[in-house]
Amino acid sequence: MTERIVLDCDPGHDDALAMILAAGDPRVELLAVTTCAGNQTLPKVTRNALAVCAVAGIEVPVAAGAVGPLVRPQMVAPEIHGESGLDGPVLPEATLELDPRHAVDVIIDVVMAAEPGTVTLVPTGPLTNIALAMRKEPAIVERVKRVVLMGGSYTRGNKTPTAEFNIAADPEAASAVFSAPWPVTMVGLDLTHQATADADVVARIEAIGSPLSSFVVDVLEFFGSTYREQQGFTDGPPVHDLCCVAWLCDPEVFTTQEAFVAVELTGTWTNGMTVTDFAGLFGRPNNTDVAITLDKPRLWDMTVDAIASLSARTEGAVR
Ligand code: PIR
Ligand code: CA
Repeated sequence: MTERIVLDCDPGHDDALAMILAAGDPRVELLAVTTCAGNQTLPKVTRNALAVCAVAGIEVPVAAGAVGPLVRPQMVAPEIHGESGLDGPVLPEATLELDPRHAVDVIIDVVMAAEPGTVTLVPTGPLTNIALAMRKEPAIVERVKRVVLMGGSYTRGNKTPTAEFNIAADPEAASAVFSAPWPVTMVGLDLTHQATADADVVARIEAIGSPLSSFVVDVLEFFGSTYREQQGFTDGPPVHDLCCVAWLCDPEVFTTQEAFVAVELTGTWTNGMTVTDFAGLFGRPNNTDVAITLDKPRLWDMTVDAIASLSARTEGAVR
């Protein structure tokens, strides 16, 4: 059985890898790509999504969504992703036309048109579009199979000491998503910092020798350089968003543990923190499966395979 997914993203180097795995792995069916302001402004991340579709031969609806968070001022991450949001590779011209619908409507249309319990939402940016879709069509909450989101953490932050960027960027939206009665998997920094694209991985991708593989190498090299300079990483960069799609391809790629997760909205220093209660100390029912330990070889094997398979598929078109 293939997992049918909508990828809601803000590409973004690691979002680009998530798109590529979603399109290239036979265990996942990518139904649509929607974009949300996050790593960069909405026009920039939408342009980047279309560029990734062009280089990877992805042909699904791509729709632009929220221009900014529900409540707070906008936050972008040029120090990590560059001015374009996807600095490093040469970005090809779009080959697809943007879907005329708003991302929120694409999410609703896909979920409501499918059999109940068959569509998984995979948000890899701020949760603005998902929260807006819930409010516009509340029936999606019981129809969606699961929400597998990159965001949060239980040990640390990257935007602040306690908050991860995607949650910090729109904590009110994140709070709505965690508190809704649908199954949520939180793929946070504790997991994704294990998912580094080290030199051996980059070499395996380079060896594929296609236009797509050199694009991915350029993506990982730029991301690696900012992670070395800005975040003090000594090996490769952590390819956060890829991990969500990888788990839908193969649930053995990481372990999970249930917890009650709440998003801090009124902290003095802790806004956007995903307070994670594994031990039931709040006495609240668990609402989240929290990603814990990564099988790193499994992650990179499937990612290399997906790039190779998309490269073979697009060969005719590119050469
Ligand atoms: C990564 C991101 C934002 C800021 C930093 N410092 C690093 C983006 C990634 O695309 C990922 O989805 C998430 N936000 C990790 O925090
Ligand atoms: Ca992202």
